[in-house]
Amino acid sequence: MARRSRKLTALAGTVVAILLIGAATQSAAAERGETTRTFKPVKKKPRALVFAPRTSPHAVVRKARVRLRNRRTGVRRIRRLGVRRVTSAATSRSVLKIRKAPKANGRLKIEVGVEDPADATEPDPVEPGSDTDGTAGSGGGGDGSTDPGGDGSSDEGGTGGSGGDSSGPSPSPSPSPIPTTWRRFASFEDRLNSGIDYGWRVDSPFEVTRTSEAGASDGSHAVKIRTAGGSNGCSCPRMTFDDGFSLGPGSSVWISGSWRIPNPSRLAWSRLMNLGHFVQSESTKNYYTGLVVRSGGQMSVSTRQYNTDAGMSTLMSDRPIPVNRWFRVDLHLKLSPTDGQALTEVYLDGELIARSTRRNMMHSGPLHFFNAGLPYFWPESGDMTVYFDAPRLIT
Ligand SMILES: [Ca+2]
Repeated sequence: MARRSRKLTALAGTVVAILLIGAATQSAAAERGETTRTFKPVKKKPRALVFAPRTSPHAVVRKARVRLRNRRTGVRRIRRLGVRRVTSAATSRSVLKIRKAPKANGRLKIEVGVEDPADATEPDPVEPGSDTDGTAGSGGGGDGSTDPGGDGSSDEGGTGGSGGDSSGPSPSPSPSPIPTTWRRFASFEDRLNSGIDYGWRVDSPFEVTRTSEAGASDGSHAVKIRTAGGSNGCSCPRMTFDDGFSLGPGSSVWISGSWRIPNPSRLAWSRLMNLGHFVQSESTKNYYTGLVVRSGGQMSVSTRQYNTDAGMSTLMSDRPIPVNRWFRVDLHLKLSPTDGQALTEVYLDGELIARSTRRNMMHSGPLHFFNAGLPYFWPESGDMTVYFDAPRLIT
């Protein structure tokens, strides 16, 4: 029912994202409720069309069909596809091959719904001071930091003799150079959404605007994220890079972002940027790796399931978030779910501040999207302004 009006709603959406692969169109409304997304073939063969359906991390495929039209005869035909097959292609970032008559062209249409993203994807906030779950797999005692010295000036020592730390062999002694070119980049100089996928996710009561009032990390404009408290929906004012990349064990990736946080001591139990693996709602396989805030005013880097600390791997322990000035964090990951075989390097304003060989994947399931801004904001943090600029990624 209301299929037509759903389509119209999708068309009326204010933001249309063009995915690099699949050339999908999607309205901002796709983040909520159901909508239909249309994909052009990424490859046309005489007797087949190849599609690369991509869905946002929270989307669930409800229905899928290919509309074929024979150019010679004008005959139109609709072919239904199995939901499972399309879901599998979308989540594993693989392609769908659809057989057809030699002269036929076609479009793939999928109806997607959202499985309560707020509940499904965000961590249960943990009361400050409590140690949660008790099943955390990171090193003995404390928070399993790679930075036993506490002030984190360098984590070289973290792989040597920090008792109980099973980080494995020492990583290469010289830091990896920070990339000078990036595959994805946004700077918000002329528009809020240019250069990013899906636009910004902004649930009430968040406000996301473009401003020059606080300067910028790159150029003159940045994003201003304002909240008068958390959201009842998705507490997640964030942008996304999600153009079909899929990063499994052995992959190397850099992610980067810049923030200016006037009052970081009031920001806790939130995330600043992360790569994510999200296969389905409520799945214990969903996890992220990224820059997070746990204790008020402190930032750390970890790999963690969305909903629990169980099995969490801490890659950089708490260190103070710079107060009311622009700072940039570059995160370099050579991915592995095995301690000793991974490499994580954290740079603050171009300087290496932490390094770890602990596992930076929860399992071998790939990381396939990037969120930044405030991918999760703990509602109890209350009134908050965070400025954000220059998300970057290279794989
Ligand atoms: Ca900028």
